[in-house]
Amino acid sequence: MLKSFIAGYLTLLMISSCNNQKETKPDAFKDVPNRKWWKEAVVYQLYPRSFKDSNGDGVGDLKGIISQLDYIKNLGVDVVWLNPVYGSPNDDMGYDISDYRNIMKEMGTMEDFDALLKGMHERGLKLVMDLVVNHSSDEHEWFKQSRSNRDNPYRDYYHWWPAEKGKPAYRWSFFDENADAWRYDSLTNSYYLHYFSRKQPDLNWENPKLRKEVYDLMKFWFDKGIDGFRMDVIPFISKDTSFPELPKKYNGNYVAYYAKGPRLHEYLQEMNREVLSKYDIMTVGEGAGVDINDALNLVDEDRKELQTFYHFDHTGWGRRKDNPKYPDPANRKLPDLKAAFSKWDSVFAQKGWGTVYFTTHDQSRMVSRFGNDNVYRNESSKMLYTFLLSMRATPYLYQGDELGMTNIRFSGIEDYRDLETINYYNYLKRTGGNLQEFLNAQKEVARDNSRTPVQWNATANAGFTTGTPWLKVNPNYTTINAEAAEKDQNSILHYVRKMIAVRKNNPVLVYGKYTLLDAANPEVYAYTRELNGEKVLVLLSFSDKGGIFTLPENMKLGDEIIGNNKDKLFVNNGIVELKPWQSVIIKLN
Ligand code: ISL
Ligand code: CA
Repeated sequence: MLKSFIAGYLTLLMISSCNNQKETKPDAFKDVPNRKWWKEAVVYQLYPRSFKDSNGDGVGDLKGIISQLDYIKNLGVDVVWLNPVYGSPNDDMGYDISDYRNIMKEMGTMEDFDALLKGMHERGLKLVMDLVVNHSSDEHEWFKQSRSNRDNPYRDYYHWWPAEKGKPAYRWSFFDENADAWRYDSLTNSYYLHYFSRKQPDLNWENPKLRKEVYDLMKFWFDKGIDGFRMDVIPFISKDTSFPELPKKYNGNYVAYYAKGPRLHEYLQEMNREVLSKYDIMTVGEGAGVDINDALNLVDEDRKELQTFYHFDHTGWGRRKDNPKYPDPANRKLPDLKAAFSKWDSVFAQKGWGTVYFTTHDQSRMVSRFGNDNVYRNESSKMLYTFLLSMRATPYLYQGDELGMTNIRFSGIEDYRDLETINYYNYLKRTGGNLQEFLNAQKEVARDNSRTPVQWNATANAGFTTGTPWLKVNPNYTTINAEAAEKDQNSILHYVRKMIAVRKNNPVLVYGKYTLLDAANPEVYAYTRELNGEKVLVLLSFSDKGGIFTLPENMKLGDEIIGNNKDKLFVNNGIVELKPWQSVIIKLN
């Protein structure tokens, strides 16, 4: 036993720790054909309400972002995706837009916006805005007109169902307290459609006038110089306007049904022709309800629709299959997670392009959900970034994850601000559901977990605001904050910068072919990336126990490109023993 241990130790591969990767080599990508800036970009998602407050009203704003542009630039990211900052009564925190060509009062003014865009462009950062055109706010002028009279010229900007035809066939609503997407409006004795909250009526894309309005507002922002749009629930824009009962083939799956409208591709091709093709911009569609069979059609270059979109497959991981509002620890098997990401890699293996992310403003915190936010917060965060930044897809990094921010886990309903949580709570209350079980589940699942203010330093309210924050700051800000991370060379923040630089210096990590290894391994996620004869191995432990990986025959390890562990990688007779949450990228000879 001791003998073999010593022998193993002697064959231990000594791998030098990573070189300074900070400077991007200008010619690293010169042999790569078919390059696109949006394939090579690293995107930082910025939720402005919670980023930085400049005037003490407790709400993050544009001036706050401007004050932190160097922080963003220093991460090494290329693009910022900014969640909605348009005029809005904030029923759904900006996803209910009442004025598409203005800035929300709480966020600042159009002058602030222009200054933000200028400040970003001066630093070589691109700005992607959120386009929310499946629905508007019910406080938008179009809807005010539309609901006022059946003969109003804006009537057909929305979907109406006259009550004399009887009740329309049931449609499920994401956010309505009654879970019903048709809402009766006595003003004209009609029902209107809202897939989301009742304050988010769905726009009627059948109407060419509405489509033109959308294209015009897109041009308005492109002409200002923005660099792209992230398109909110874009697969939902086309509806079967006869509104039949949900067809049996969907087996109750409304989200999949909503994403399969008959004219979706026609609309996107028109949008591309009228607007997108005229600018050098990027587009990313939120792919809710899109399955692997439909996906390529949205982003196949030859079809001229969108460029990329993001899937939701891994967001069901660790959640109950029948109701993803509830966690299910039994559904946290690493092979399933690998299968989801590998499947989506294969969809775009020949054409099209994907994205990869863990947290968004709709998902809970990365390290709390996919890592260990307690003893291994540092290691597991770094491991998860190693994954995001070594996949063949455009990575989206969510604000605060680079600091290792964690779920806040509110205990009472009074702390929540998100309508999804509040309305479902009210729904359960009304229907006699189990409120405590729901509150426990929300500690892991609630969207507000990722929306708490960014933790800048250890002063009051984490330096986010001098006033009262609109959503409570996570009390762990006294230790988890940007200032502390900056001072600690071993911090997640420093690692993220290094890992972004690694991606930028290694085209194989962007464009290389992805091959999953050892699919059934319950603790280690292993894959290779391969481009023009260059090959690297990525090993990721997704476990408190570390993990064992057996090197395939003939695989020869070369230099380590980056690792999250100070110690050398332990390799003994072709067996790699990973420490808890260890990650490493190694060249293959
Ligand atoms: O489809 C889902 C899960 O499969 C939903 O979580 C869906 O992604 C989400 O509800 C849609 O998200 C987007 O549109 C909403 C808004 O509340 C979200 O913040 C936004 O990202 C309505 O505009
Ligand atoms: Ca403010």
